[in-house]
Amino acid sequence: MQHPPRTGEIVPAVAPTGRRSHLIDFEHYRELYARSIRDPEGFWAEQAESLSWFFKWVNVLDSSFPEGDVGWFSGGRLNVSFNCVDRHLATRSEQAAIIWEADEPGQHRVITYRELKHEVCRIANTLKSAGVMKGDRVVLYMPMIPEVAYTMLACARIGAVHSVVFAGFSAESLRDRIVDCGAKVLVTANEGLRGGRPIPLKAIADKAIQGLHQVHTVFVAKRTEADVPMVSGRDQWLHEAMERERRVCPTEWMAAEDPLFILYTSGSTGKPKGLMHTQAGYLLHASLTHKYIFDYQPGEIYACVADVGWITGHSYIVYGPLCNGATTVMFESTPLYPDPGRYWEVVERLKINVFYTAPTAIRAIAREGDEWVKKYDRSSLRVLGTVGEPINPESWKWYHGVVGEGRCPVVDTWWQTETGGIMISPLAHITDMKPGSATLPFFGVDPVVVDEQGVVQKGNGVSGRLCLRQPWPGMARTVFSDHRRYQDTYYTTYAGYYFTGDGCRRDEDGYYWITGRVDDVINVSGHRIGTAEVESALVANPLVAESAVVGVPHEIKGTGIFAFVVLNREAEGMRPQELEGVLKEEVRKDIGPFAAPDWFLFVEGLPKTRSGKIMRRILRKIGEHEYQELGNLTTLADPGVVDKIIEAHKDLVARN
Ligand code: 7RM
Repeated sequence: MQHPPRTGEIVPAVAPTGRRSHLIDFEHYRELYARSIRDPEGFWAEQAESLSWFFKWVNVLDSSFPEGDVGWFSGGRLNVSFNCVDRHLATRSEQAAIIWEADEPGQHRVITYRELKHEVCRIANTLKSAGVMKGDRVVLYMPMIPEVAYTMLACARIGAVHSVVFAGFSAESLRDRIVDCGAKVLVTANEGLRGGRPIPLKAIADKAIQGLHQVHTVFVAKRTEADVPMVSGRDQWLHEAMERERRVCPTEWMAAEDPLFILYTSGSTGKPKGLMHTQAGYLLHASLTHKYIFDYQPGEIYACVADVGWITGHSYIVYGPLCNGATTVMFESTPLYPDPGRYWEVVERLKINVFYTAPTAIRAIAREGDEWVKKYDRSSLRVLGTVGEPINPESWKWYHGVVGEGRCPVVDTWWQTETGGIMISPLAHITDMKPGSATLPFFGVDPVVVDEQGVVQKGNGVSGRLCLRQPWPGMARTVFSDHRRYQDTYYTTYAGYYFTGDGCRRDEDGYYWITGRVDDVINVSGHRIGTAEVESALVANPLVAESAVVGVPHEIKGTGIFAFVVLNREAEGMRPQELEGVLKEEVRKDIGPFAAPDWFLFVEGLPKTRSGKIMRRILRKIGEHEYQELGNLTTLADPGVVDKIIEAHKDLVARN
């Protein structure tokens, strides 16, 4: 069926030369969607037949959603590792499960489903031998090597709860997470390798757990030839420990609502929250979205080039694709190594059909010129995807036109660590697209737009804040060890709804345009950072009296970090450049290199309300050079500070 008439720029779901979806058409999507909202339990019960269960569920949904208490498929039992590995062996044991693309171009390794099963089982047994039991937390601080996927699936197999910490985090951040989740076992690697540069993961891990007796065992995967000090009685080479183990390991019969993993994510206040995802609902959401949104067809090569340390890697490198019996590519390198053609060289060599990346990567390579793309054969490509931040229409069109030669739909997928899987996105070859819009909600997703007071904005052609009205299977169930914080963060801002923290517009056609965070979270190159975390790292330095951090548009990163800093006496006589160096280093050490501010401005005071709240809105405008549009300044305790900051900012701009 034809789409109804639409406004704005539209790119048809099916290119003139292109194919249709082998799954459903748009009319069918509409029907299924309507059903999923009208009768969520009926809809999800049918979909849940796609998983392999030891026992079926008793209740599809137990929900007090407005209070933030939700359970799916209770009474049911299954194992995620069985679903992602064992059940495929009868039909695809010799098919590639993972293709590992190493940092050095031209070196990839194929791991079949049979091999995957053996490796997962040996690691599962290794963990058991180290005393890991069902419910225990295991922290993974690992580079993008197959062992990270094996270890995640090994944890799932024995009912342990993994918490993957992105390998770009500092020792302090790693330590905080290990302490918070109470892990006794850590899995790391001697070194990581990215863009030709080694990353000393074991050394960072050693620092993180120094004096922390709770960690009794550290397994070290061997990525490079580097020798690292091993603490006797605590540290073991992973490959040596695995050699002692069987390649068979029974799967634990997990309850649908048992925890599967904890993943830490930044919010607008306080320390990062350990969001907890559970078994069945998460797996169902990850696998169903992977199938429908990417129109994944058996036998295809699928590549999500995110890092496994973020939710995108969990859901769309490991769990979603493997649950669907797909061939999933694991990419260790960067889009610019050894040159800006790397992605397309890999696409040509591995004959990738579905390719999923982030807007920041697209912007970084687009500026290097089309030649880097055109050099390589991209005829295998069928679907392109993006995630992590809003994609500007120019980048969307470049991705669609140059990379995909206008043949491949671009699925702009909006979702969050909290949502577990994709929530708003076109379905490839089914939904007409608009460059820059995430388009329409996935099955079971019921978006509402509210104004600042929480009044629901009905109809189309409205904007405000994005909330969700109905529970969905992949949603995070709690914040580990702090359910109150989970409820307060997501369910109290707008009573009755889950609040996403994002602003959005629903256009005349009912299409969603996500405009970015409306809270104090910033999205730097798709990495989610709380302004409060950066501020607390800065004030930890004795040179700093006070600081306020805001996000400001950045050409490549999407959003860059702008730090306004009030200095202490100790800083007198130091040059700004020197100060910047010291403070950047402080943030690198406290959080990780990716959180280092892009710009600093040293000021005498910050704009505050009479009750002492920093008015970040004003600082954001100044950072964007919008000195005339500062809005209402009448609540400022001292209006004079704003002029001084503007002067200092003009000075800074003039100097650069
Ligand atoms: C998957 C992921 C979540 C935040 C979210 C948004 C932003 C993600 C898009 C997007 C516009 C998109 N999880 N975001 N995808 N904004 N369009 N397609 O990124 O927890 O790390 O970040 O990312 O602000 O709230 S996350």
